[in-house]
Amino acid sequence: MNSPFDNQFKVPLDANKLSSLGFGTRSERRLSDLKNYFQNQERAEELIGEHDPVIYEVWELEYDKGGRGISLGTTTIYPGDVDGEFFFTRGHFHAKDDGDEVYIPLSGEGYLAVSTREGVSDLVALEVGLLYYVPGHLAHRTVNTGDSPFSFLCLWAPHIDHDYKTINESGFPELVFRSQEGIRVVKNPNYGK
Ligand code: S6P
Ligand code: ZN
Repeated sequence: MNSPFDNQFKVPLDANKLSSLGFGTRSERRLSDLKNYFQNQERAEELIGEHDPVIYEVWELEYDKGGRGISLGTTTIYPGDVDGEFFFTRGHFHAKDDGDEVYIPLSGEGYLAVSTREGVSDLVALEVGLLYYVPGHLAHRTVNTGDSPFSFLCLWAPHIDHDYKTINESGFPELVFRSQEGIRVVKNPNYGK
């Protein structure tokens, strides 16, 4: 197996294979790590008490900040919801506006929610086979709207600082719920509060 420090390696575009290469770091987020992100806090507490589900897993190869290279990571969001609100990633801003990022869906079904700091937002369906360029000034969160794991690959410059505090405090302007028609997007009544 090649070492990432050779600065030359090839990996399959498959979340499971990427994360099992033997380098990079793996982490998982359970509902207890995200409980104040979901709309129905009471239901979130109940589910945490029952089995505290894993919401998503991340495998990352992050280069030193200020160094060379391109950081990359795969995320797999498991299918599920909290009182209808689909499982999602925490979401974050990149602290610097020049911190652009590339998203490449690998499998499953999901959406990318983006927002400016002023709360101008958009929701984009992510299609396997397409590449999505996310400008650095937009907060981004992904949502699994399907019944199977939703995986994607991200590429970003090492100098990016991830700002989680802003979204943790303000939330995202739009929320995505399960409905009979598929999905239902609602305005977040607590946004910015
Ligand atoms: C990193 C990139 C992704 C996320 C991952 C988890 O810039 O946007 O790799 O880190 O999808 O989401 P979050 O919001 O918990 O970092
Ligand atoms: Zn990011």
